[in-house]
Amino acid sequence: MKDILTAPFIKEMAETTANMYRLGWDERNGGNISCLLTEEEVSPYIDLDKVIRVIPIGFDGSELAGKLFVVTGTGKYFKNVEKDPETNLGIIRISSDGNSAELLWGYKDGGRFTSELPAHLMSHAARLSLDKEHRVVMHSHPTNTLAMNRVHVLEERAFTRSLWQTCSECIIVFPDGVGVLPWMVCGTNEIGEATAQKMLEHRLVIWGIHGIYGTGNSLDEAFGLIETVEKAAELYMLTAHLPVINTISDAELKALADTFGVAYRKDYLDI
Ligand code: 2HA
Ligand code: ZN
Repeated sequence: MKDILTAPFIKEMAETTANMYRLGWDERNGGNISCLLTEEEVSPYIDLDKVIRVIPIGFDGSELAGKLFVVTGTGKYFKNVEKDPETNLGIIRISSDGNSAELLWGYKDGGRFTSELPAHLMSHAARLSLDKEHRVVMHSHPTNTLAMNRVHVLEERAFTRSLWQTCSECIIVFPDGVGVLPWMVCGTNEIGEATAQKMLEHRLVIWGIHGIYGTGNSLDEAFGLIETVEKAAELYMLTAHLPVINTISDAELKALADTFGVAYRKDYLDI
């Protein structure tokens, strides 16, 4: 077996969590990431027949039975993943009945997967139903996005428009807009179901006054989506108290989307 600490998927999880920590998005144990892995990717590093522990997941995950994920641990700090991946991450396989997670590697101190596993797994199922290449669900608490949650109406069309208007990149990067959930209790199956419902229309979902979820075919893609929203939210917050003299009009947003050939939410523009 090869040393799993040299596996590209572990190294990339460590790099990504370190980046997110240093950006100030993931204080203490804030944030969590799950990434779908293939047997071909994982089998050079671990014995897929050796289950360390079986951990109930508390909801029906049968849509994802047999699938492998690397998932950040509950209570663990993004700050610490790089120096000790085996304690802060785990590789799990959803059991054939969909009721539990088989731990194949990690959570070395007896830990378990993030408390937000319902939102992660339900979101994976939703995105996979639309895109076979989907792999990543990423949750974070980016500062400016959360600041904007305090002063902007929590409604997805209005919120998306405010982001799109801050800079040209936005409608090109997230033409599907951001879904927005009201404040809800986190860590529950209910917020997981509500998130997955939004994921059928958006790759980004804001949890009101809590944080954001981004998804994608790679860690880079999910990270890049959140990073672009956070940049736009920073621009919004830098100018929210000032008279706004210039904006990108709806006709200009349409011209951008048409030029770059992105399928944007037409109902989010007044055209
Ligand atoms: O894991 O971010 O939403 C800590 C959180 C919970
Ligand atoms: Zn959170």
